[in-house]
Amino acid sequence: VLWQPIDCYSDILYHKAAGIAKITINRPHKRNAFRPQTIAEMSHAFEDARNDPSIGVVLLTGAGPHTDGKYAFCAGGDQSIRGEAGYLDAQGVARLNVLDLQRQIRSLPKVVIALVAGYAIGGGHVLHLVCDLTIAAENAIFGQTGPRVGSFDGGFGASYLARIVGQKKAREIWFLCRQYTAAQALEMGLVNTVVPVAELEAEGVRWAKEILGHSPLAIRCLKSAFNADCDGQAGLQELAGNATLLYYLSQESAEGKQAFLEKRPPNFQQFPWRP
Ligand code: 2NE
Repeated sequence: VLWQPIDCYSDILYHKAAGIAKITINRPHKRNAFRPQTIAEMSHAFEDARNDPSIGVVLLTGAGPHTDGKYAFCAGGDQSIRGEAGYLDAQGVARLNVLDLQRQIRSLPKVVIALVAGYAIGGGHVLHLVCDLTIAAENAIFGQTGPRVGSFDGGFGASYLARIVGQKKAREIWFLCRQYTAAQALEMGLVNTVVPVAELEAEGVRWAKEILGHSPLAIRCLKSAFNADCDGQAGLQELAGNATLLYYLSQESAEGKQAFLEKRPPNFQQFPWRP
């Protein structure tokens, strides 16, 4: 695909091509660890992808390899700017805005695919976790470090991880802070497939194109249905929001609005009470 660069960011790259948006975390000297600015830029790009009706799939990846030859998807929060109450932005305000980004990715009504080469560690691991699908390169390495570096993610990072790999494995991942290979990640259902690193983006584009050939509304409703199972009232709100969207698209719903605007009683008798 021929990627078109979109906007000018400092910490990320943002491209679009043929129904696909690509967000690349671009701090390879830090193994793509994020600071509040990185998250704000990612959030901005995701919002753009959401609002662009030509986009159906977003690829999330990390720039690399770095000059030392190593790859990273994301190594989590940038520990060098960690303050007392979170990660410090340019104004010195401590933030954990990655948590907002996690929810944004989950509730994005489009498919988000993580393309992981090298390290997906700590908060970076949780980022791939909340994506709908993960394609890993053979050199991908997964793990949580929180209890070793004085942090933890007890939200999606714990409970959603346990939904994916099971309670025992999730507790092992967090309590022992080990690193896992792409093959091990595939074995535990943490990723969808593993490909050679040179094939990673092309495979992501192949998966995206396959998805783009399918019904946008069906995919949208399925994503919110999968979320509803885990996300409580917020998940139900998403699913129900899609029901409202579909209802608005019906003649039956339009009749209610039209009757109000024409100051007449609505004629709902023309519509069946379906079995
Ligand atoms: C990722 C890993 C295992 C890579 O190891 P290696 O040996 O390949 O690279 P190295 O030398 O450690 O890192 C290369 C450069 O990147 C920086 C390093 O400091 C180093 O910089 P220089 O010495 O060359 O100047 N770097 C890497 N990760 C960084 C980070 N997260 N923050 C700042 N600088 C980083 C290895 O680097 C590693 O273990 N990194 C730390 C992973 C980690 O603990 N992340 C934070 C978890 S907590 C979190 O993300 C979080 C949360 O738990 C809850 C809410 C929000 C965030």
